[in-house]
Amino acid sequence: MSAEYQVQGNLAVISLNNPPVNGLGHATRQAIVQGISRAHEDAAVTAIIITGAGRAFSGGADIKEFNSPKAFAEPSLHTVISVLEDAEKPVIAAIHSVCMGGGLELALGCHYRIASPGAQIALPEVKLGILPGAGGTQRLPRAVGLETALNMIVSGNPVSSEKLAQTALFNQIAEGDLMTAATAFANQVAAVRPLPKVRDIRIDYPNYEAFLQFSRNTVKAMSGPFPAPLACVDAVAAAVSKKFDDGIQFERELFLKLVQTTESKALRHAFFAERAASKLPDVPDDTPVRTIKSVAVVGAGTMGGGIAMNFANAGIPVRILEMKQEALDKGLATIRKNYENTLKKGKLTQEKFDQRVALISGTLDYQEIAQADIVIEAVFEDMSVKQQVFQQLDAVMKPGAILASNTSTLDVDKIAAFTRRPQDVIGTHFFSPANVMKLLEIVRGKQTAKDVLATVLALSKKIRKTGVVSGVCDGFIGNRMIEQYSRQAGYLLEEGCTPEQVDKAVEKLGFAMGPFRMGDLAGNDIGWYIRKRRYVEKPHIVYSKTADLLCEMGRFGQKTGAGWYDYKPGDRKPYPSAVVNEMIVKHSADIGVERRKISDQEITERLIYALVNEAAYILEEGIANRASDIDMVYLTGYGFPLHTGGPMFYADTVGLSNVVRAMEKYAKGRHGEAWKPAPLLAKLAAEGKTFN
Ligand code: 3H9
Repeated sequence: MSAEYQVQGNLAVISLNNPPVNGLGHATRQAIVQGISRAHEDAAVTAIIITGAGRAFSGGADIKEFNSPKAFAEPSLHTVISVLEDAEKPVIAAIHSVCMGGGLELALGCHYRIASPGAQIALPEVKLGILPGAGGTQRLPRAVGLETALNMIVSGNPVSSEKLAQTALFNQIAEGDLMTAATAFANQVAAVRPLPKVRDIRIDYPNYEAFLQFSRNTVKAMSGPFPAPLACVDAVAAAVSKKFDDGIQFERELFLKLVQTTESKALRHAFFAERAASKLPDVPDDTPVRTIKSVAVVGAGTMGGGIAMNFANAGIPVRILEMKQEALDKGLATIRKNYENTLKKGKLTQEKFDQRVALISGTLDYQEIAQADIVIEAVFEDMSVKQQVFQQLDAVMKPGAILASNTSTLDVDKIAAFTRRPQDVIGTHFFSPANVMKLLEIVRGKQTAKDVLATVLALSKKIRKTGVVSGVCDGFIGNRMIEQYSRQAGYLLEEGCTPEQVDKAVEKLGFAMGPFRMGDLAGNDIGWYIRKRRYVEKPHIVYSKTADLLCEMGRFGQKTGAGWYDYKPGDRKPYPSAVVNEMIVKHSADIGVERRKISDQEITERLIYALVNEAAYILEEGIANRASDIDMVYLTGYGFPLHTGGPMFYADTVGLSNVVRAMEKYAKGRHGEAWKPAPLLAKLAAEGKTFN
């Protein structure tokens, strides 16, 4: 059932019922139109109320339909809204909660609107790379005024109903039971004619052109590669400068263009990818979760401190365990300083500051963390250190506590085997800075219990992370892929590039940071440490020696004031380094490689396709559950440009056969063995299919 029709006394009630959020899919649109017809045919009905069943009035057009003909099949949302607006009996929207996108456009087509306080009102289409395409850009400015509407449409952010109480959007904010208020209101207006229409409201904004030009300039500067925000301004401008019907036509043209853009497809992909990531095929949604009321973190270093802050921010008390008082004091002081900086910037109130700081405490005694519901180990990345910690945790932690490791590469099954409760062990790989980065890679060991997984997935939402589940392998999803990317970056230096050229090439594509700037930020010594392990464990893997030579020079990155780039004290800006560039050129000569000019296209293809090929293995091996999970890892943890939708979506957009063709070309060059297409990639390319 997509909408229910009921007659209550002299009122018809159409209740949208298309879970989870009453998306306005084709069947729902049909049911609304049918409901309006029935109400008109029934002489006893004097007014019609439209409301939403469940958790939303409506979350808008059904985004899942966007790639199908159903999206525009009649009755289209436009038609539905016209039917409502032209109805001969008054139509009242009763809005109890989420009213977004097409849902708000539908409400704007009604003659009257009543909302509960706290209902979330938004036109969030811009976040999907489109604009409100069913009259929202023309009616909202008429209902709430030009400035408020423009802000809402360009930002896409929700505004609570009571903040809009004084505008023509709402006829009433109902404090008590919404349907009781809507019924009373409907009876009151049943005989009022003519019926008011938002389209008839005049927008009164003297000198609107200057305001819109200012808005255009500001929005242009902020919207990067996305065309939608500027199109939103243009559409809103049409609400003031054109007749209503012309404005609607203009909005429609812009909408149809935007919906076809790669940027919008990428944003829609990311929307569903984020939600899909929290679902595991064999862990049903109703899997019971363990209660998490307290957290312990082992290690007060940069990662441990950042991890602890996430829980304090979510109101959960955290105790940090350290071995030495000095290290503990230093860690706690750093956390305090981080919060103080946020307070100074005005991004945190004094009250929240006090609350958060009070939620974090320290200890040197394992017994004092024994009652925590989950403990997250964030100690040095070395198996023997992990062994000591997990044996201790196994000895002291209460039964049922979740034992998590923040390892970024090590074998979680081995770590689990140090305990007598491998079912309670899981990997929770946070990304640095742990209190900022959205990604949480959740590493599922062979024996990790389903309720442990469900609990950690739910916890990741609570601390506002995007949780993505990975199986156990060296580096999990993210770092296993980045290794291939880094190797290509190293080879590019040997063959003719400078760090700056490589970084600039990918940054031009929209990457937050190129590989060398990223290395300098994260610390080049980390990769050095891992490579030294690999030289012993996996001697067949060939790395460029440039990164080792850099570390031998003591250039670990920003923390040592020098890395691939030079840095000035107190300044994070990278300056190309003559010493490093000399070292690179000399190294090429030492290994007998003749340096050549390398194009930006070659740089970006080699870096991205190296990621994609490794990802195809990861997918095939079942380390990742779906291609879109890999995209989420890269979008939220590695600064991959959002407008491309992530590496897998990007490869799909380029065309997998084109990706394979480029790989075949690079296979003829140095280290050609790295370019053997993964069987899954080769198969999909041959069949003309995509990852997603
Ligand atoms: C539009 O309206 C275009 C028109 O202007 C013009 C047309 C011509 N469609 O986020 P949650 C699903 S464009 C289909 O976890 P929450 C979502 O996938 C639309 N499905 O819940 C998930 O499914 P699952 C403009 C949708 O409570 C489930 O609902 N509207 C839609 O944290 C729960 O989602 C938007 O952009 C949809 N429109 O937040 C609103 N919305 O359980 C986008 C949600 O299978 N949606 N789903 O994974 C949101 O912002 C949030 O989902 C919302 C609920 C605030 C509604």
